[in-house]
Amino acid sequence: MSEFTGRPDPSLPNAEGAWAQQAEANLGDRRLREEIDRGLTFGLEAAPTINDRTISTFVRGEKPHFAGERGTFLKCPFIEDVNEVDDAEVAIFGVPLDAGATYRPGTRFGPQGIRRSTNLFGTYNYESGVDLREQLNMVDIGDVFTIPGNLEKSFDQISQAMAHVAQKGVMPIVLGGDHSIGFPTIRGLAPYMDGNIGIIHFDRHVDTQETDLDERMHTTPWFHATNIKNAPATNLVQIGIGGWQSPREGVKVGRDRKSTVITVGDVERVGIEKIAETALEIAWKGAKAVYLSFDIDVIDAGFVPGTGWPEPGGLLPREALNLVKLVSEPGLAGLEVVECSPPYDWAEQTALMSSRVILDSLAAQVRTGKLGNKAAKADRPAWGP
Ligand SMILES: [Mn+2]
Repeated sequence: MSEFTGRPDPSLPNAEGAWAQQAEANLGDRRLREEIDRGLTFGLEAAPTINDRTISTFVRGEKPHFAGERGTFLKCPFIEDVNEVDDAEVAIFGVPLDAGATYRPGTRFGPQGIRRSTNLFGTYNYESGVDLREQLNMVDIGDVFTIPGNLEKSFDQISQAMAHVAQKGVMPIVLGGDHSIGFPTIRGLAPYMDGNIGIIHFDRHVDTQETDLDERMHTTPWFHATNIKNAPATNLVQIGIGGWQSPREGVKVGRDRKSTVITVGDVERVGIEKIAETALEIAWKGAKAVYLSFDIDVIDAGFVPGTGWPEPGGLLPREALNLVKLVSEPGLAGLEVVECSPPYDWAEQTALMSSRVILDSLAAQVRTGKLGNKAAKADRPAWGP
């Protein structure tokens, strides 16, 4: 083997291969180490179960490749140092994860698909008379560093991220991700609630069984979330349930734990106002806060093709958005939109609908004065009062 000269040695049959093998050693890694240091400072150290301590809780560098795109939700300001998130009133973050999907994958691209779809929207909404740029101190703090192929480690990262935002008194808005994240988001949030937390859950599926395919999957979040002491199943309201994909073991759990199931037929028969009123009554009963978990597949599959378990016969977009508005009006502790799978999407329909759920919920809360009350103090690009 010849010495490394900076030039391929033509006497070797693998001249280029041999040269490149040596050349890599001369490249150095100063900028990578800086990037990792910055990631650990601005994105927090990872959950204790993560062995590789160069990994952060929030993505701040190159990896993982499916996460961390810097285009923000609605082009709102980005906060690089998540330690400074307490300067905001609302923090958006992505949870790129599809390891919990039991059929179609692709929700690891959900956060970037949803963010990109918001390029279509302005910050002003006509019917609600709200301009988020002027009225809401909202920031995007990037994506959680999930671990592909390991749900439990990903759950630990998600709970840690959620807890970080919640403990700063900031309202989290989560861009999923498959629905398995409903458990770790509640697990991160619940300890910071001053009492019980109710859950309003939009979905075609109950998602209440203990395991699926031997693991906690996207069919199981509410079994585990309602095991958390201050997130009782009696405060869980599930709207839009029905069809051919609600496993019987999950139905049994809901019956035993006395959660409330409302079908699409119920919505049609009773009307949106009465259903929203009922849902709020149950979710808020003896609770200090309510969390909204919105599975985009609750909307008829014809409008949202890009999702993990499409189920025909769901809510119409108009019904769903009106319900979201009504249940958001009294204020939310947080909101997640899950199961948007851009690889299965067509013309960004599903991503656009996912964005609308978030935007309409925020507008409703600004309009009722539940949001829009906290001005930025730090010297940074900011929205809001
Ligand atoms: Mn679902």
